[in-house]
Amino acid sequence: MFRKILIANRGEIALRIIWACKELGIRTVAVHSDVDADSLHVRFADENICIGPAPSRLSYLNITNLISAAEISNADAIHPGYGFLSESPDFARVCEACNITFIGPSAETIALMGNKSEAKRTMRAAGVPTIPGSDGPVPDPDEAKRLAAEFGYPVILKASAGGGGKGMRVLRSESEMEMAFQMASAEAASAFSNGDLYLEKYLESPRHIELQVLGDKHGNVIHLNERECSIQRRHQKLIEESPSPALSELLRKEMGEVAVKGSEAVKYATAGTIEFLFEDGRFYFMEMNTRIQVEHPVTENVCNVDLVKAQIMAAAGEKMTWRQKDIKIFGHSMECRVNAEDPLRFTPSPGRITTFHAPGGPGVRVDTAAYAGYFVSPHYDSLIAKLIVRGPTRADCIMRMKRALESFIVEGIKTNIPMHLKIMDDEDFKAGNLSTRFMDRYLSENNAG
Ligand code: MV4
Repeated sequence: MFRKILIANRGEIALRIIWACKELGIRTVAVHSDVDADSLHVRFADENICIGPAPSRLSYLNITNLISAAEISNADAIHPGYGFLSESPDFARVCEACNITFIGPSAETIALMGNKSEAKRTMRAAGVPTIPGSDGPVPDPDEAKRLAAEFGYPVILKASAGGGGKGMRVLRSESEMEMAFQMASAEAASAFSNGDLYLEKYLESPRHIELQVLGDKHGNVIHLNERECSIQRRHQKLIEESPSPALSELLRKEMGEVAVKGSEAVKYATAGTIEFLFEDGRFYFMEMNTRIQVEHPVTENVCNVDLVKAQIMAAAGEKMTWRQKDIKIFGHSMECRVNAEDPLRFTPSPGRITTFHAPGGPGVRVDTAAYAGYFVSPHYDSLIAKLIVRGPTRADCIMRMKRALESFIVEGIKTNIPMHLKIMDDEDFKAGNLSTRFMDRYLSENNAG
């Protein structure tokens, strides 16, 4: 097992990793930017090192400074958390070269899954269902037109190097192709230095359902069931839950088996997530995320597994003690992301938190690095807390989430707590009628003008 882990992150996930390390008896090194000197991850880690000024690219994204900090503190491993360098093949490669264990997959696996069209090809070859479309990148608009005619409109063009919705174009007729292809390719080239596009049949109103997987370095891979993450806005998830209200036991088993098959095909040996689009009772591979995710706690709740500890143990080469048959679902769990933002306009609301009271009581977990007096910096993302509840049923979770949101007091900045409260009362939400279009409808009805 590792003696000391450097945490290349900040905020609630840095704290979450510190809690896991403490329970495993591993020393921790926090890194921080100038403006994060008073942060809780700095206070609770055994050691701390300043790695640069506030802008991320000069601190939390600065590979040279992070590696220097790991060398100076003599850390055996680096946990990247989510965001920042968590899916950077370069960072994983430099860690490997410096004999520091990167807690995640190899640089090659990160790069393979980071190329969305190559990832899709790999998964399809492994027998994972994929959306009908091009086999790899499409060379030009003429070939795209030929393929679109074959699969039928609407189709979607996606950036091979993209993900998270950047460089996507939906096309409803051939007349749009020439322009859409040029624009999407130029957008991808400037954002990712790679203009490659691939094409798929467009699904109008799918659900986003993702499978948690966990592998070790001894060839074992299991899945920990699904999370439904259909409540999103501009590709930012807002509410996640497990299990999904859409899946039968049979579909759940099928998706789990497929996720394991896909992970085994790339010799996956850490925590990861396989994202699917789900429509009309069928599911299709979309992307694989090679990091621990923001929404991992809902899986921890229903599967009774500490995913961060498991991820660290797997990186240290330990054999997984669970087998698939040990993984069951205990009740239901739901997470609301509490963001420092205007609840109507979704614009960031940085500033000093003057009052902070987090809810508690039965079945409530709050993952946060905020406190009264904490300054929410405009330099980083706006997530200030994750409110996670559990209960016997989905209805219990909704009831519990409402009472927890009602007793969550954050003053000094604006938050989206009022939005979450309204969603908990939404008829479609309560009925489990979800899709990636949910927020479009919700906002058109609740946010007119
Ligand atoms: C799609 C799709 C419909 N059909 N692909 C959005 C993010 C990127 N990872 C892929 N995305 C989508 N791909 C096909 N063939 C709809 C989306 C999509 C979406 C997916 C998941 C969650 C929210 C979404 C919101 C809009 C569009």
